[in-house]
Amino acid sequence: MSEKYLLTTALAYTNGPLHLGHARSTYIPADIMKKYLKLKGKDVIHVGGTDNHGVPITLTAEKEGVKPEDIVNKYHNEIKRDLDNLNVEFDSYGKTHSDIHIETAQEFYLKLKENGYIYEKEIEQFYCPKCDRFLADRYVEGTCPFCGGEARGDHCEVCGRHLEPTELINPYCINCNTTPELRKTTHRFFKLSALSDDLRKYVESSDMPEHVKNMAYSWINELHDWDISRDIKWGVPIPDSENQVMYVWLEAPIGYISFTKQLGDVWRDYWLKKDSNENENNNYNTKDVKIWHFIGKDITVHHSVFWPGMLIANGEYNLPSSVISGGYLTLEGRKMSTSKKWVVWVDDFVKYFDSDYLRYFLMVNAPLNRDCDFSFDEFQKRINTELIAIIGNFTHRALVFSHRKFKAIPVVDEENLKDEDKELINKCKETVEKVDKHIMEFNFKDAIMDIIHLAKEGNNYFQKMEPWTVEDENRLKEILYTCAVVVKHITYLLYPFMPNKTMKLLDLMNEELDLEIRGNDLKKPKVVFTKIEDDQIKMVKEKLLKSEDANEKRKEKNKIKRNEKGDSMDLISIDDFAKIELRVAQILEAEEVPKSKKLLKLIVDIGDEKRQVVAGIKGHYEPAELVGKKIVLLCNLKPAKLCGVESQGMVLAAGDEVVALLTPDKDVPVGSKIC
Ligand code: B3M
Ligand code: ZN
Repeated sequence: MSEKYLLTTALAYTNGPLHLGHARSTYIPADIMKKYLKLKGKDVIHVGGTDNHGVPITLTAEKEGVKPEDIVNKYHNEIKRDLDNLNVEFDSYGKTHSDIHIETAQEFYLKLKENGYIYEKEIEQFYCPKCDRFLADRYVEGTCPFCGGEARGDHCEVCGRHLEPTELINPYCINCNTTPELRKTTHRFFKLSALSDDLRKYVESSDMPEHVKNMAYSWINELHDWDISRDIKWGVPIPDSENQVMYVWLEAPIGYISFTKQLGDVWRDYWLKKDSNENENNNYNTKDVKIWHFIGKDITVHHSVFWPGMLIANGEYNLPSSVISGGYLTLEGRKMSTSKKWVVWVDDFVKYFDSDYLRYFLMVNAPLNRDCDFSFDEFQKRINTELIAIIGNFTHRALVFSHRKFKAIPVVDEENLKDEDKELINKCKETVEKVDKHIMEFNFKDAIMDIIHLAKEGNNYFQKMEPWTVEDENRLKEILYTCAVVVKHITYLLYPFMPNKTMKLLDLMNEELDLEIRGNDLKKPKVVFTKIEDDQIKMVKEKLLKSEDANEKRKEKNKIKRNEKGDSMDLISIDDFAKIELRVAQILEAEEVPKSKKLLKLIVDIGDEKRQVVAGIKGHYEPAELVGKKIVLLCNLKPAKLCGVESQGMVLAAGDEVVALLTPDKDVPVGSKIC
């Protein structure tokens, strides 16, 4: 049976359109692979769609006063429009908010249950008595226990730490400001921790790149069971529970299966295990179907560990052969941020440039698994000096010359060619092999560089042969035939990267997408690869990068104004500072707060009394090494409970990945005031 390939791309959340980062990490690489495999005559399909559940979508809907369905439909269409504009083709494209998906996900869940991988446990969750509902993480906000900043239930934007909603100080419901209460609820858990050994064997036998395997192993060493219930309405209902839906990460990847089902019965050939004993034999790597998940690197664990874990537990399906994770894209050297509007949307970009230029640049600028920067100047430079000056120049010259002399591509007998012609034709063949190897290893950058190199050889040959001086018609035909062979190879190999431009070239040549030369009449050559002018780049930069600049400028202006008026929001007066009581304290006892990943309970001496405080430094300090240490304590902070433990003050610490306690740098008495 011939090899089959199923390529999938991460299902984009329907809470915004696509930006260049999505295009680079996931969709363009998958489409290049799809087009290339198809060119080679392989059985390949590309399946994708959108991820319609999850809290960000309900939050957006509530903010805009519309139904979640409206948000989902709006962005589903916009995302598909962006993918079409990037020339990313799908064989099946679906939505997770669809009957076929909901049914597939529910069947999948019931099979997990039947196989003994689901159990129930009572837990406590925040509940808003006024809104009369349980609050998902993102529906609770409060003060970060680590830095004192405003934090969301799952994450503090100020210090960047991950949080559990119950760790927040003074939590409140974002809908009505009410303080939520803890209520008991029964959740379903997926026994992920029972799968460590199987997962290790699976990862080892997979074709995942080494760095992905290593990441997967480190996660497998720390697997916890997964709480897969959510007490909300928007999502895939859990079939054996009344009011709960599945955690979005449980059902979303099942979309890869549901959307393949949209193709009809053939879905079975890709997904269903031929031999149901495969797992028992530890043979996770099916040889005749390659399932490749293309994703952004931030969701590698979901695809290399959680999802395969679900598939192993379910037992019916083939497992992914590999996970191809694309690095992040920065914009003009800075992290992209949709909230700060430091982002270029695909829809804006394609108004100014052919999407082929984007596909080319994003693949040639850095290896796929590394981070990559998009800068408009660099974009212009690489397009003009590489693509236009080398590939564009050679293909154009060759076609113009052949058209002028013969109105067609001359066909000659290759046997009679001169050595130098044959040598170049051989280089074409070698390039096909090299490019094949690179593409099959997802090494798109080197594949493009080899095509450029071939075009350079073509240019050198053209220069050396000086066809404009050749009077012998037969020799001229040989030279132009040799050039045409190179042009066809370039066109063929470049097609997966630049489908628009290469199809235009083929149209001018009246040729097909293959490596043959038919000698057809040429159309009047036109410039296919057009240069990007300085004015154009300047104009586009002003249009597409202006929001951030304008924002920054406005902020700067406001700051100056506020300072002038003396009522700056950023500055505090000395009287304000005097309200803060900071003291040198000494740690007397330290222990872990049970069930908390980050908190330690400390008993500290502040000179005239002892205090109990809770600090988010677990993992950064061993409790034993803290005893006796002098630290800085904010003493007049309102007491608050963290994970059920009262904290009477806040320990000052700095840093994020490395966390350091602030300590006096000389020995001063305990209780000394800091001013
Ligand atoms: N929607 C997250 C993301 O778009 C998520 C992917 C789901 S893939 C099954 O990055
Ligand atoms: Zn509320």
